[in-house]
Amino acid sequence: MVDASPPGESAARCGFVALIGAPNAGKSTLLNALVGSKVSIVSRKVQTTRSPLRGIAVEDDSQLIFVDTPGIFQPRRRLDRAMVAGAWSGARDADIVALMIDARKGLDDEADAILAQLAEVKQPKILVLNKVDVVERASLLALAKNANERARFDATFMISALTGDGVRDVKKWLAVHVPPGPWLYPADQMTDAPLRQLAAEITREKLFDRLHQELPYQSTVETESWAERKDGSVRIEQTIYVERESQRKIVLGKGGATIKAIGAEARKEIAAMIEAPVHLFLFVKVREGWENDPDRYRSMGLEFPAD
Ligand SMILES: Nc1nc2c(ncn2[C@@H]2O[C@H](COP(=O)(O)OP(=O)(O)OP(=O)(O)O)[C@@H](O)[C@H]2O)c(=O)[nH]1
Ligand SMILES: [Mg+2]
Repeated sequence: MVDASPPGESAARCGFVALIGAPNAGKSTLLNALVGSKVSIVSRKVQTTRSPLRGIAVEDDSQLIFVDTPGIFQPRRRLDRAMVAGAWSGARDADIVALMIDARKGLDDEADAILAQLAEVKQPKILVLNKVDVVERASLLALAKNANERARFDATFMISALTGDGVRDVKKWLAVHVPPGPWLYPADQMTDAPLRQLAAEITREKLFDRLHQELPYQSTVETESWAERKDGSVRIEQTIYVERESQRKIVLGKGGATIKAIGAEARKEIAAMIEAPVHLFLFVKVREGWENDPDRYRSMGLEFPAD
């Protein structure tokens, strides 16, 4: 819970801040650190975040609405194109754009390509060098200098989204730079995503944790039903969609052991999120060619690319 109430109209500020960057830069980890609660899933795998998701935080008189975007990379497949387009549209709609760079990787081709495109983004921009917990200070300064020569940033931060080091400074800066205006969400709201979607994302995270090598990242999870019962518990049914029968077998595991473990982990986290006991039922289905099905993109909050 955030201990805050909206300030009087004259003092209030409110704005959208898009977090953009290459896959795995740590955008979702930062979003969670800024919000103070896990609203976006994180994994070692690249391309974890699929569609822009909002996390909401309050700092002094400002409400900051962070938009976690999918990583930006050279898109090939249709889902990739939809994800990258989603990331840039998140940036265009924001009041402030925060570019996150994995300081361990530095200015590689991916970061370079984003910097080039960022020059066309008109809004105020900040540079966030992440993962300082695993990099030498000297290389950080050189990286900050190089990046600032390619795009005009209004401020540069060096942080560790993982340990929380420097995160407060980012929040403080944003709080005074978002435009004046009334808050758009209640003071204690942390995300705009519906619980059904958050619950599906939690299961997807557990799936990735366990099978990150075996499964292609296209596998997806949908919450099919959500029923509150008289005793206060919630019965949730979810389907894990994979592309091939062989993948279905992997998700099930020997004697159903893998899906059971995924279900147990997801159930625990969903129950903690909604603060109620959860009965979670997981199904695994093969859905061939969903990459070409516009409905699936809509259900993920993405536009379906035309070609
Ligand atoms: N050492 C270290 N690791 C971090 C830090 N921030 C994030 N990570 C790790 O980097 C990995 C990727 O983090 P995510 O937050 O999922 O990255 P992302 O930018 O949202 O990735 P996509 O959604 O795939 O674009 C995870 O294993 C995180 O634990 C940090 O400050 N230090
Ligand atoms: Mg992410």
